[in-house]
Amino acid sequence: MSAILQPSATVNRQQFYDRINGGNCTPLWEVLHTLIPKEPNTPCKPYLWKWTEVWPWIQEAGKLITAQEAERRVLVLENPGLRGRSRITHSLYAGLQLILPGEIAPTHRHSQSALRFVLYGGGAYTAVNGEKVTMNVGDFVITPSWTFHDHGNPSNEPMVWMDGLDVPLVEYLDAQFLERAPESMQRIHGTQGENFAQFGNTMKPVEYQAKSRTSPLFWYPYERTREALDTLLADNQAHPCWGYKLQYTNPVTGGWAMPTMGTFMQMLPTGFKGAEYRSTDSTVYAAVEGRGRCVIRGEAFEFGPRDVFVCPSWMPYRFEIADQAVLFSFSDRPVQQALDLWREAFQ
Ligand code: 1HN
Repeated sequence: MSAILQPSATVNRQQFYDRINGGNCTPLWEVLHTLIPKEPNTPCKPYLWKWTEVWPWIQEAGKLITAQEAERRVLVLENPGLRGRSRITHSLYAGLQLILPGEIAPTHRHSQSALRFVLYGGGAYTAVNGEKVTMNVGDFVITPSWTFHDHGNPSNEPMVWMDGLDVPLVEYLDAQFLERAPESMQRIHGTQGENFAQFGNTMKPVEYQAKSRTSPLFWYPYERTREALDTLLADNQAHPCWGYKLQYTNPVTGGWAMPTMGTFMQMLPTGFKGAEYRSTDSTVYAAVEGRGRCVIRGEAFEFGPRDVFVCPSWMPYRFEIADQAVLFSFSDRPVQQALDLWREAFQ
């Protein structure tokens, strides 16, 4: 028997495909290699959003719609490889939210987990489960899945934060729920700072029993994070790839702050020339301080304060730092690790 197919075989195959197509069947062998590539083949592209470009658009949005009318006045950061799909990476959503002095954003809750990372302004609050948290630049705040939350800005300046949500992940799993509260502002109970007093000091109330994987602490002030990084910088050797890097934790379990999104803060000293790094978790970075460039698969992205950029899954990237930089970042690493999928590589 000859192993070489007759030309008629291609025609026969196509006719076969057409026939089974009518019954919603299709041959695996035509798609196998795109379905299971040798390495990640993400549609996510490296990209950087410059604050100086987006800030005028954010201000313009402030004149076009109120936070109340919009429910959330946000410019979605859409990855150029994923336009029209409201996502910054394949699995994660990010946007820049503006809240003007005197405005409120009404109460709702959803099954998606959210993070806020403050980029501009100070004194606005988010209320989570009836407790107000006042936010300032560099603060990291979480809104756990299915907790009521509303925002307000009693300060006299505009405030902008980056929202990070697991929207695409939850959509993929068809597990979305949303509920709007009857009252636009939550009734506030307890004293301000109660949550931080309970969980923000490496202690917890004796009667506390964890009800979910998400951190019971929802405010991680920049002041503390910055102080920790400063101390590390003074006494320790920088890692060749990531300098000095800490991850935010659930203080009670030691695990991630949220089950679906890993969050980090790192400091990179002036003159730092990092080694190449890659990992399977596409990562969103937001610069807090400093200046430098991130070279992603050979392409340089210059960043300064409040710029946001994306390093896609498995693309090698490295840092070159001109002025001591502090970078916040988040990714789906907890999900990948829980499923034994996460990989990283560096020399
Ligand atoms: C949301 O609830 C907020 O609460 C921000 O501030 C952005 C994007 C998609 C879905 C829900 C917020 C959001 C969001």
